[in-house]
Amino acid sequence: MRLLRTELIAGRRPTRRRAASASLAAALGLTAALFAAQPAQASLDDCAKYTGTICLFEHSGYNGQLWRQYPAQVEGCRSFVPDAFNDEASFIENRSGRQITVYEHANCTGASKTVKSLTHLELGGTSFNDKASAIKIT
Ligand SMILES: [Ca+2]
Repeated sequence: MRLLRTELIAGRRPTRRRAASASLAAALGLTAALFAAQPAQASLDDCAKYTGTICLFEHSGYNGQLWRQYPAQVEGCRSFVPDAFNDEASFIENRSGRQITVYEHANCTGASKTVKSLTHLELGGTSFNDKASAIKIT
């Protein structure tokens, strides 16, 4: 199994804040976040083509930027801050064989939402929309 680099597939409207965060993270060697030269809309296919991944989408229903990793790449409490994906997730697609939990705070504390293996969770319109700051295999 080829491990994925930390990868963000750019959505329609990358923000200046996000681009700056990505540049800083890249400069520090913390992440390999990718931004397409011409931002494309992520879709379910961008998640499904890598079997067994965990996918978080910026917008409801498989839209916007995509954060995607294999469960083996999520060691302990994995913060979204270095990946420029803090407080962004609105939809979670868990195609892995592991249960995951996302947390309100970067150190895996605060409010949380659990997503069982092979299920998805819509966060848009809920109190947890744009709140996830970290993820852990649970
Ligand atoms: Ca969002």
